[in-house]
Amino acid sequence: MCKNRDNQNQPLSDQQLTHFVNEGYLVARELLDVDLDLQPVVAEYEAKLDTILAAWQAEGLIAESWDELSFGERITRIVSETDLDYSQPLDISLPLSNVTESTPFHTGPAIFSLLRSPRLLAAVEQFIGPEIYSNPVQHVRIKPPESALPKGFSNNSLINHTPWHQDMGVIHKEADESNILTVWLCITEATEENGCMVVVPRSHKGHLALHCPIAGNSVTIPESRITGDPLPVPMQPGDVLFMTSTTMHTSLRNVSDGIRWSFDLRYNPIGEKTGRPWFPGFVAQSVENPEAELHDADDWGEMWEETRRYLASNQTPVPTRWDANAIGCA
Ligand SMILES: O=C(O)CCC(=O)C(=O)O
Ligand SMILES: [Fe+2]
Repeated sequence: MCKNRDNQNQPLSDQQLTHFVNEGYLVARELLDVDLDLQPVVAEYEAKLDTILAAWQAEGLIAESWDELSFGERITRIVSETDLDYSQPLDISLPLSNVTESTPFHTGPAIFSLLRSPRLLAAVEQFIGPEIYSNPVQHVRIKPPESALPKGFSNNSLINHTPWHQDMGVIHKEADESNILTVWLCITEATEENGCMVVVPRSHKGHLALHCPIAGNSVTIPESRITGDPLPVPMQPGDVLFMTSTTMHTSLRNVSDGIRWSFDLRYNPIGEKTGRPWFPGFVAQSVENPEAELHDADDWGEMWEETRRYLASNQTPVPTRWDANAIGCA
């Protein structure tokens, strides 16, 4: 499956790798170090939310900034008491359309360190080899309880549940031959109650399924084309879910009273197409050419800023892969 160098640092067993090949997914328990990999990200996001709420308050958009509440409670207040969008300012990517010079996003040192976590990259290497590119198709999803969302809240999978899809179906065709590995990890525990992931084991072996456009600039695989038995994947902070780009997956609804907070990241071998050519990825690890690695979070942030400047004055090439009128789409 991958070009293994003589590397002693291989956190995943052969049995786990075989499971991934056969089933299309793998949950690696306790792969990350909660204190080293996740806690700094939590602190960074708490500080970022402070800044966002203080700015909204200063602009008169909110009367109070709920300083005494926890991160999750503040997120929940935002959706239940305002129509302000917290998801884009906290996301680690730009949106697919309507980018302006002031579209907010987040690129801090803690999340950059997580993208380059040696614990994570050691495992990623076992799937795709030692030449590792951080694919820019990446998101944070901080999902409040659905009961707090306004009625008729449009589908936005950064905020509410994610419809059935294969990741290959939501990126540009140019990357169909790329070996893109999806890496999903949670900051809060992910349970069946708060909206954990659901995968269809062995669904990766078929072709790319039909996806149909739905409200909110989104697409979904029609229920009738889900080939297999869906399996919920509850996870704890530190666990990592790996998926292929053709593994069918969705997320459950958050019917708990707390937030469900996750990151989904992707990696591919250096040189392969990413599926969003207008977004900036970077070399996370290269054994052949270590000087190519990016080590500075500021450089990473500047790459996204440059992309934003470009997209603000050039039309975003939104992929039009799926047709609502296709046979099989209602
Ligand atoms: O976290 C979610 O709800 C969806 C994540 C996802 O689709 C992915 O990781 O590819
Ligand atoms: Fe996905």
